[in-house]
Amino acid sequence: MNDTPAADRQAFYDAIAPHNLAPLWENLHHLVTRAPNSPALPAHWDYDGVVRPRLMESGGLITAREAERRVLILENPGLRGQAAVTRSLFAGLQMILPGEVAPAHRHTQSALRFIIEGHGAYTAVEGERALMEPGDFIITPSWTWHDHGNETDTAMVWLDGLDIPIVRLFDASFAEPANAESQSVARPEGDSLARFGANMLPVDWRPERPSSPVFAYPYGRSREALAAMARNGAPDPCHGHKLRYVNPATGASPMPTIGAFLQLLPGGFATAPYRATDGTVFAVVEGTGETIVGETTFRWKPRDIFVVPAWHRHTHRAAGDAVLFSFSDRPVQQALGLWREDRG
Ligand code: 1HN
Repeated sequence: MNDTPAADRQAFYDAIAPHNLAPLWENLHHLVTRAPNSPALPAHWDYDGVVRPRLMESGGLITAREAERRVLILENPGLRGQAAVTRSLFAGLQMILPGEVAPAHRHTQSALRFIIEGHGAYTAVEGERALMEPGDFIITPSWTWHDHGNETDTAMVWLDGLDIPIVRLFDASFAEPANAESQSVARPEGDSLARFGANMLPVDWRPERPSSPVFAYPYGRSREALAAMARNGAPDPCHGHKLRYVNPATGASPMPTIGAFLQLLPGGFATAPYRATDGTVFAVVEGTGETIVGETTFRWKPRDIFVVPAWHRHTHRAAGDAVLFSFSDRPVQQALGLWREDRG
């Protein structure tokens, strides 16, 4: 039994603070929790009703060139001011208008693009252009040159997912602009998919990077795979029919820090309760439905985005057949031996 007055303890803390010392015992239980206790909150962005009109409005306020990247950050309401949708990941919606260029640069942060609307603007990665169509998944691995351009007559919008908070944690951010605004085209469109995306690899190829040599994963192929899975087998109780995007050379995630997934929920199907330690951002591609996260219910429709924070039990219910894209930090947690899930 120790009945040291609180004021004496505080006097001790105050005395040691100038020496850069602090008592662990005042913080221990906040540092080492019995279970994940994320400050991130579940959140839902209504694309057509709220986000799209504001994105279009931003198009009149600033050019893509001046902004460098015209992106509205999807700010988690539990993480205000941190440019974070979960504690480890950034999400934003980027728009590029007809005739605009988002100039070439590279950085150590890895990025994914998931195309929301528009047809045929390009993103160029290491000299290869990919034309963007809704549902396509495109990666910009760490330290690869990338620029975007819109030579079509309509706006192009995509979801950006980056590992900004992870790189910030490690204080490992480097970035540089390119000499030219747009990269010169070094390889024709579809070249990387032809070489690396046919369940074959160039015979003497050795990877230069830990990320996938395929930059663009077109929606049509992924959607067909899901349709065949749904025809040929029963859905997983927690996930429906779910595939993960891979680096075809290794079977690992396309980039080391971000995992990405596409799932088909059959019409009328409700998933069993599920939670995992990777907080996850979902983008609705097709269909309507609802997701219940704890006490919160999100009713979603195509192009909406929502986030389920780490270790939040949730269920999805699809009205008609629905397709959800999602991304998370799962490969990082798995590499570190931290990832856990809880089915049911
Ligand atoms: C970035 O470079 C892009 O290249 C998009 O399109 C979003 C968010 C934060 C920092 C850099 C891009 C970004 C970003």
